[in-house]
Amino acid sequence: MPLRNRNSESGSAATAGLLALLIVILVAVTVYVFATNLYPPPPTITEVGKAVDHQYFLTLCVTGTVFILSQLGLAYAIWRFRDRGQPAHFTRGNNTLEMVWTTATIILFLGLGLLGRKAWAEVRFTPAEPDAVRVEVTTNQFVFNFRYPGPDGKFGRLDPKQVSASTGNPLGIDENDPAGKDDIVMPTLTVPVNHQVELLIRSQDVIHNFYVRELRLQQDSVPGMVIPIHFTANQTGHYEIMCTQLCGLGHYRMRSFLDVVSEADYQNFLKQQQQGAAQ
Ligand SMILES: [Cu+2]
Repeated sequence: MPLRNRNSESGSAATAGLLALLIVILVAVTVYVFATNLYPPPPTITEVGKAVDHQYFLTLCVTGTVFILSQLGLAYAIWRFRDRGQPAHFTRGNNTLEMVWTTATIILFLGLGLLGRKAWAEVRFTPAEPDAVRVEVTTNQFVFNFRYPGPDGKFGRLDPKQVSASTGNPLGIDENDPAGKDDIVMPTLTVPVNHQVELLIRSQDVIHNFYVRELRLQQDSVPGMVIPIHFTANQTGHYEIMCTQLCGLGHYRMRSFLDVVSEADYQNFLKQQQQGAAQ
């Protein structure tokens, strides 16, 4: 096989230059999208939401800086070390550099985690206020059901054998438990504004998720567990609830709505539902 003349097919700056330029353009477009806030999230309606947004911003600053520096470094290396017909150079790497960027990554990740811990813990690890509105959220393929305890303030016992969506008992409320007689089950969630709400999240089949963007709240529902979270919405409105776990073929249509209403409207809603149940 004849030896090729390396110099005749190397040394083209065009390929390396084009690739480096593409990377620089990619970085510029990405920075533009984030810096101009091209796709802003809907404004939050909770105090905790502000802490979550602040945490997102911090994370974006840190990961954005790393992204910009590493991509520009890559573009530089592609250009600087392009093929000029020189012999390949073997390197075993640089232990000091490896140590530095591994340690820096650990510190950044742990630091961001520790900073975000407060907002996370406030929603999940502190008990709800005693006068919080309690609503049980049950997920199944592919619907949400919301249960209110009714005037007695007690949820009726659940009996899996009595689960029967077609006869109007999707949750399997035990017929023999008097506490369950006044329970209200709704396909959407209605809560009062400026009043703490505690959700007790459960699942009947697979792992689903309860997510409302405006609450900045996202929680998996896990079969066999009741997961409590709480929030206080400070603005009335109609918001979308969605399942963010890929839970099956109908996942794309698994959604519901959250209505945040005034305290008076909330009492009216409860009264109407109770009358409906009594009829
Ligand atoms: Cu789901």
